[in-house]
Amino acid sequence: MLSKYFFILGLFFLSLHLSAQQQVNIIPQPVSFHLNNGSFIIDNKTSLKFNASGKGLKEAARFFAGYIESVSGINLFENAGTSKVIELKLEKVPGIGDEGYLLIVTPVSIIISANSTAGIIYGMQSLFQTLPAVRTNAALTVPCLEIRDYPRFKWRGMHLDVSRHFFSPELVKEYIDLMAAYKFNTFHWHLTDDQGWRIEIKKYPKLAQVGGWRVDHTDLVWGQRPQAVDGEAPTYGGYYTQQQIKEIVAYAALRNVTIVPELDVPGHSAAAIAAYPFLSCTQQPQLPLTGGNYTGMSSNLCPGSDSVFLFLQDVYSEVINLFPAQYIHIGGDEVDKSPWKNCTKCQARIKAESLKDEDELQSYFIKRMEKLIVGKHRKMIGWDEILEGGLAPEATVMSWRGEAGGIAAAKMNHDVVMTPGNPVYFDHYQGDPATEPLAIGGFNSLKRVYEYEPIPKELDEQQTKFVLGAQANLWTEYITTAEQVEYMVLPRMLALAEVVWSPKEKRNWNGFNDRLQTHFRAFDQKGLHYSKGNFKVDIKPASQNGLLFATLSTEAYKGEVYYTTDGSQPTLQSKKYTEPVDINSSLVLKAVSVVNAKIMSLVPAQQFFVMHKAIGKNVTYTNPVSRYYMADGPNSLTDGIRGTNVIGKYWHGFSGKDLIATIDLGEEKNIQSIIVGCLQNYNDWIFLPQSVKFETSANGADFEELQTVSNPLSINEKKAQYDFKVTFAAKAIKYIRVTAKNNLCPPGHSGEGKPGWIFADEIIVE
Ligand code: TNX
Repeated sequence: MLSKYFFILGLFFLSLHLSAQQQVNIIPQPVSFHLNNGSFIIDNKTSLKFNASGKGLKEAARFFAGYIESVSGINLFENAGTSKVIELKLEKVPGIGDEGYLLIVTPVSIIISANSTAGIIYGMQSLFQTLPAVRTNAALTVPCLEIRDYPRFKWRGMHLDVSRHFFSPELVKEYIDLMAAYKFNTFHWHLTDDQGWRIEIKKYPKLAQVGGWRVDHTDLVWGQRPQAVDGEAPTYGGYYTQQQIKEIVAYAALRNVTIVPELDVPGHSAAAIAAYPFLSCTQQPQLPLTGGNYTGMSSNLCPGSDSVFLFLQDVYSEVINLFPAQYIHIGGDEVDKSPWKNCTKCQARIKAESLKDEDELQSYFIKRMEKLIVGKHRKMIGWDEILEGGLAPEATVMSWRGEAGGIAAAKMNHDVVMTPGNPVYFDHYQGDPATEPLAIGGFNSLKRVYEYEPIPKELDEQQTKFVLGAQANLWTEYITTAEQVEYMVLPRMLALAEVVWSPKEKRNWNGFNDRLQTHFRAFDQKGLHYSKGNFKVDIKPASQNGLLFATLSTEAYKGEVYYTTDGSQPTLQSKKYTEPVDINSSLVLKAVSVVNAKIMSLVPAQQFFVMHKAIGKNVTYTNPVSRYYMADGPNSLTDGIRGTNVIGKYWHGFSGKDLIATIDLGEEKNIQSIIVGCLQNYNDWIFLPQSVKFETSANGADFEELQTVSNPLSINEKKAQYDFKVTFAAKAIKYIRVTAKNNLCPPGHSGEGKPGWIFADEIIVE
């Protein structure tokens, strides 16, 4: 009896101890971490000790004391000479590199030691995560622990586009604070683009004064904004003065954050051209762009013009003087080279320099930029387009269009930074687009970010050394407020922090989610906006030998899935998902995520299944399916799974050509209707076919037309799904051929006159 009592008491103390442990939930996960018994209490008897001759240590100590004071009111500097110490120690610590640290907490001391101030700062950041997030009168209790920690990658980046929308110096500092808290060390500051020039340049004041202001159309979404007209007042914008920039650079340096400035050239330069029209090929005056409407605007600099290079020499000199970073980003992305084709100066340059074409002209431009930057003892970095026409000799490549550019550059022994759109563009959706604030598109959920691996399989051991690290980019066409900036990066930047800092083998999705809960509480206390997660159930349908089933999963922390197959809205009384669902008739499957007996998905995920006579049958195509839109394989049109309103998922895409599909039913079957389901998504150049012709054949060679069905909907319809259908008196059929006629983009469309896409799924044969 007594022993049972002690056992229960033991459990009680064990759980007390565990709950103390749970308070330490460091992100990114340290290399090694041990929690010991006891704690150190930071109070009015605690002093701060450091070696004042250590480089930058005094500033770091002040930063540390400032933080402690902000959460407790305790001024460590007033407590000199007391018995309990916090010590910042610069000393030789083997095996932890430049940015690593040791943090040892005992009941009488807290010691952070490192080889450099950077490491000391990271030790502090880990310590801060054990403390309250906001001002408190409670005791500052730090559990006894030992941490030995250092980063996996040396480029741990976050990017912010301040051109598409201008953000105040305060927001920029807040962004840097968040970066520092999660041990990012590189802030890529995208300072110029077509829609705004955001940095004061003394020699060319109009860059900021004219290029920094545009007519305000923030009430309309990016792509729908009209261009400015003469006489309208440019009231939206702003720029950073050189004084503000210096302050921000120093603010970042104190947190071991280096700012890599980007002035995007030779494309994305419409704002500069608005200020100084001599920079473009046409030299025509223009007003700053208000959004995504480029009609009639110049956005390229003219690489045929010597005055353009003189201008760049001056501008970059000022920039390099302001930013001590080793790297200077020159952009280089998305240059529409067609204006260069019609420019006499550009053509003369091509001739004089014996260049093959406009790609080589871009490469010539970038190489001159590199000379300029290297001449000032810095390194040049640019987006992966700088590979086109030949890479500059020492360039570092930022791979954004997937990883291909990064892989190519690493194979050429060039350094690379991985920032692939999928999954580290944080302007993309992080949850179900149906319930998220409007974003530019895409889908990069927390889990996808967490599972990102910056070292591509294609690289061998030698080549992987060229991968400096990874970075997330925050483009701001659809992000107009500081709150929205917070929301888009939180919590995804915590996932990325763990990708770029923690050892690969320490990454653990469930453990990360456990630790994340503490950080959510801190965000709540600080009033930071953040996404609560992706609650969209992932429905993975599969078909095998004519049988259909579906697996369901949710990313939600401690989430379960409930579903229906009768078309009704899933509730807590619906079926709980435990094993793959057999689909044995045509139906719609709807599913929701449930956490703590609460339905979290505002809109259920749904998937249509159709049972019909062609399921699993072979389809051949006269024109090839686009390799980008293969859906789930060659027989996707007869797999019983219908395309949803999400592009790419289960749709077969055909670019520029007709969809001509022939189905071999294997034997004669009694058929009375055929349907081809198609999608229209105007903004993505996807149009319903002009018409669909239905034919049948007994031998697969001679076809007989049943009927041609025209598209009843307007080509200007923004979004639509339509079933082209033919019904007839039942007859025995072996081969079916459908021909869907492709459209050109209609007048007024951004691709006017160019071939559109056909998206089809499924061909239903009954
Ligand atoms: C592509 S990433 C761009 C940006 C856009 C972004 C939107 C890159 C080098 N160029 O100009 O803002 O997509 O996601």
